[in-house]
Amino acid sequence: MQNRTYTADAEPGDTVTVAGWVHEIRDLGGIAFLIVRDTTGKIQVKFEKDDMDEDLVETGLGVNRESVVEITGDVKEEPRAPTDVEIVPTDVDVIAEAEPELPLDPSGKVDADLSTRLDNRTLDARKDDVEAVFKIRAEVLRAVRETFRDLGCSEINTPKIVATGTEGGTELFPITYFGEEAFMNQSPQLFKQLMVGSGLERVFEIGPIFRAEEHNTPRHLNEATSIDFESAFYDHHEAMDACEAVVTAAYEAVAENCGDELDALDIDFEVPEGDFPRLTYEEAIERINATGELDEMLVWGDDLPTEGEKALGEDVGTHYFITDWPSEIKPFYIMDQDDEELSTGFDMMHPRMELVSGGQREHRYDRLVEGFEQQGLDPEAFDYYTKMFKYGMPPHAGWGLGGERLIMTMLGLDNIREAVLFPRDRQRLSP
Ligand code: AMO
Repeated sequence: MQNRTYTADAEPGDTVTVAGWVHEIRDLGGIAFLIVRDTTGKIQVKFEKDDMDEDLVETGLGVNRESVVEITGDVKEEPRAPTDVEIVPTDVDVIAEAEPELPLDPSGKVDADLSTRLDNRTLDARKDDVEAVFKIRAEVLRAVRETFRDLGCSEINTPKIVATGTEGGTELFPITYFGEEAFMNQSPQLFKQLMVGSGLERVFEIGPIFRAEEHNTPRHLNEATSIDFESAFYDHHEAMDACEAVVTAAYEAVAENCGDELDALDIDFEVPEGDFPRLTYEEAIERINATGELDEMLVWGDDLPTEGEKALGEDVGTHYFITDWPSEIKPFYIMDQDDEELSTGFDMMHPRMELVSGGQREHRYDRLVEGFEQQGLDPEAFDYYTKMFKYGMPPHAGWGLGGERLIMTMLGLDNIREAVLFPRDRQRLSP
């Protein structure tokens, strides 16, 4: 739209045309205010009924809330107005009238349940706090891309329709691909590994992953955004350094560039400081056992249950890594240490939950094929992947970070669905 002025840019003395939604109409009798909202904020439009054209007043004050309007007028200083300025209109156009009954209240005065909100996300994301989450999400992705670029990575895009899964068979979504069985990809794992053996060497991808999680939980989605990193000639320690750099940069960018959004969310926001502690798996289970929070003591080889992660997170109190996991509970592509009981796999945790899994990868062909067999997978089905390990595959390491979990924990959201516009879960396939 030509000649449009954002509400935040309207200065006293200007004649402007603003465009946006009718946030509120306050009729005080002889005088009435219409509040127009756009992506930069809100502005008050003043109607002095006796001094103004009757049609103009009727159009301006007869419009339903949330209708789209275009208002032309003079901007005046007005200390009593919420933003210290107001528009005295000369022209009011109703561009798209909203129905009088709305499925939810975008002013936020009346609460709606999450399901109603998700069914009406357009209206929901007119609320300052909801809009703030998605502006912050966009800023996080921008900062993450920039940090990857500083680390010398190339951004890649890999297929989401695949012939085989990598992260456990029960979580696969099967589809039909021209009469053949195929799956929605659970992780770009194998593809990003294939690319560290190419001339690119260091890569990242931000894209969807699909997991047929059986249960609805506040921190699982059936379609999530994975932030994946992989580098040739890196070991797991270097991969952890890169992980820490990316997560810290995301927080720093939000602190620096999202002041208004953080105000709208009204949260305590702290950038994680210093190095993330690196605990071994053994230390982790000892510390969990020592909290006394679990009914049964954890023993070597157990995966960490959700309550265990929570108890440890409260104990540690910051982002941290868990390293030196037992080889037997890490996937086939993770390399063992010299002591083969121990893997190079690691997780990076927020006090509330796991954000990242990663590790150094097995790049030796024979060992890799053995790993498939041990995990009950048919190496033949993965021939497209394993055969590239016969033609010069460098040692390499990497990780995958859950994008929505990063936003959820960063902003203290109760439910992961708050961090994704149109979540996919057991009940939700549209919108
Ligand atoms: P993993 O399966 O641990 O590892 O996934 C990595 C991270 O992705 C996020 N995540 C999810 N977030 C929301 N809903 C889900 N259903 C979901 N599943 C996973 C989590 C998790 O920590 N290939 C390895 C990564 C690697 O080694 O590079 C992998 O996929 O935050």
